Amino acid sequence: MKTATLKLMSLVMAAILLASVPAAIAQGNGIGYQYSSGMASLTTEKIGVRVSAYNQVPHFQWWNVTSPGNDYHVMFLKLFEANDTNGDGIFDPEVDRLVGVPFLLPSGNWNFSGFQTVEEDSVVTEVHFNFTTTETYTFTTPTTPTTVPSQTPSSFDVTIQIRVHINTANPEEMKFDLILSGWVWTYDDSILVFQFTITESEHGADQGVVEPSTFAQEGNRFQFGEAYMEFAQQAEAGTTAIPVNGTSGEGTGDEAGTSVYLAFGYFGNETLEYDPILGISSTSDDGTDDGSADGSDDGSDGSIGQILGDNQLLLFAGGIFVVVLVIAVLKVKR
Ligand SMILES: [Ca+2]
Repeated sequence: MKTATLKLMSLVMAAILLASVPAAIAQGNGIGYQYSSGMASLTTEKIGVRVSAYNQVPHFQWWNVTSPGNDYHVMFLKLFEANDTNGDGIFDPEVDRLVGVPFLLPSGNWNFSGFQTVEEDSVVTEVHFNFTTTETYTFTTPTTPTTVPSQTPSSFDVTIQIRVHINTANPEEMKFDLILSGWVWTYDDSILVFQFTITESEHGADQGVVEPSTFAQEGNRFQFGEAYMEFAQQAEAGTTAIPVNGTSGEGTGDEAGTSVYLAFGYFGNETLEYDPILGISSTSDDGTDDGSADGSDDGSDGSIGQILGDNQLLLFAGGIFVVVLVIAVLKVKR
């Protein structure tokens, strides 16, 4: 082979290597996000999420970005103490009894704060923010028990913070931490129950209106349509791990949708920290676990726009340009 040809080939190889570097560093697309008062929307390459507390209780709405079907809605409505009458650590709406009226989560007074993003190579890879409220819970007993221990205060302030996290490392899901402080227990053998509702709507509707078309609990995961809500089986309260049990059923009131109940064991006057996950299930047909249909493990569907993302496509085009330039220069020299 002529020296000029070898030189040309090595230069071309170097240019190709150079061009492929950016694609290897930046994996997948970043997070798109928008924030206005009381509402944030976030999009990864797999999930779209809208988080709001404007004129409604904490409300998470999410959908499959790659092929939007229905939207799924989780609302955090109430929390209440209950006598675990059958002692299984689970809230059974038909057997266990509420202690006092439920604490209704406020529809106003949520304060959004701490909006943070993490970037890698100009791509947003993480978004975090909080919303917080403090409300006074007034203890009333329309239901059993009719006698309440005398040391139970008639009212107390409850603070709830919800910390939202979305990360391109897990583009199919959104994590949120629930931080609760100020709860005053009536009995130390009760459970504290968080009630959520799960509904479905057409894509883009503001509210979920109907029960999910399918609903099943598998271990610590509620699966509905192509979405899921996963709950950890432990929460933190100070240095103690508290058992968490989930179940689902009818609402305690006339709430729409399917109710999910997460029951926490007694944690005294500690601050409770808990982190459920909402997500879109992989609908992979090719045996890989990335949810893509092309058999590769890059999470893409095999089209060049999906593999590279917009920024990387530009860089890749730049790489091709370099190669063409090198060939042109060598041709002139010969
Ligand atoms: Ca029970």
